[in-house]
Amino acid sequence: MDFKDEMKNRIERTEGIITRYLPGGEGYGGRVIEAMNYSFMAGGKRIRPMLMIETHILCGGDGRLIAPFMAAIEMIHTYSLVHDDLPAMDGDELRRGKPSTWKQYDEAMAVLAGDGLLNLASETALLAFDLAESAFDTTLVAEAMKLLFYHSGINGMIGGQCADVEAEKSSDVTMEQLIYVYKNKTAALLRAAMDIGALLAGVDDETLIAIDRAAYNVGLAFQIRDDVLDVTASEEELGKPIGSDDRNNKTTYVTLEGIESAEAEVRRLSDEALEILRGFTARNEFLEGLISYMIDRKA
Ligand code: GRG
Repeated sequence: MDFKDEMKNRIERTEGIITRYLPGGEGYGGRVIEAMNYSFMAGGKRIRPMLMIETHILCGGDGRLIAPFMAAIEMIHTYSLVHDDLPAMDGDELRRGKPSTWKQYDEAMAVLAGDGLLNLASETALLAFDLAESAFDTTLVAEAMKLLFYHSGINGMIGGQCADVEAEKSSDVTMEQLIYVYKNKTAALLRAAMDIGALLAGVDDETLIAIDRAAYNVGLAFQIRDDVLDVTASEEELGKPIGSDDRNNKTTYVTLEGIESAEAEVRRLSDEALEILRGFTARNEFLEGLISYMIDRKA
């Protein structure tokens, strides 16, 4: 089976796990539940839950605690996109080739759907405590909760988004500022995904540090690749308008260093990440393929 078919299978399998945690419900609060489901089911690549489970497998985990965290991280990722598309942020009308949540519903409902997904992420991750079979398991779940909410909060994704919004007002963004944005806005959640996968497998500190280093590189490379795609991809491929960085006068790795240098940095970071992962006694070829796909992706 080639990688594309394998990826399709894995996405289906991942969706089978994470959609179990989606909310149902009608009545006066039903519309926000509909908007949450709409955004969650709009066709994402499910990269974060897949990175989590595949890292877990690489580290010898048996999967007993991981399902709620796979769903929770995708909920956090989805809420960040719903809010990022709002007129108060990027004002994007398309996401994954479909109307973004605020276009499909309205702004108030998109704010609430994002809030609802973030809240549901914590409720869902907490369900992992019910799966714990020992005091050790309970500690692992508590540590995984810390990682998830640290990396998605003010010292991670939200902090990075804040720096990004501030940087948009400035015409002299430095490379240091830009790396801060990428490290937090994008890489932090990918680090949470891979670190939680490793942690729940019960790895030692040294292994966790190695996984985190690889995840950081993957995160940075993924974002720089996103900058390149904004210039080189077509709207059809990307499922959203291209050239938005240029239109918004946004400083990106490409505007600071040029396309060739951006592509070389993507390659350097991803090679280093793959080298770390290949240094493990076990191998997970699908994880390596997934990382290469993320870095070489056309959308
Ligand atoms: C609103 C708190 C808050 C944060 C927003 C994630 C984010 C921060 C903004 C989204 C814009 C953006 C370009 C982020 C960089 C990371 C990235 C390329 C996200 C898209 O992730 P994919 O490709 O998305 O995994 P799919 O659609 O496959 O789920």
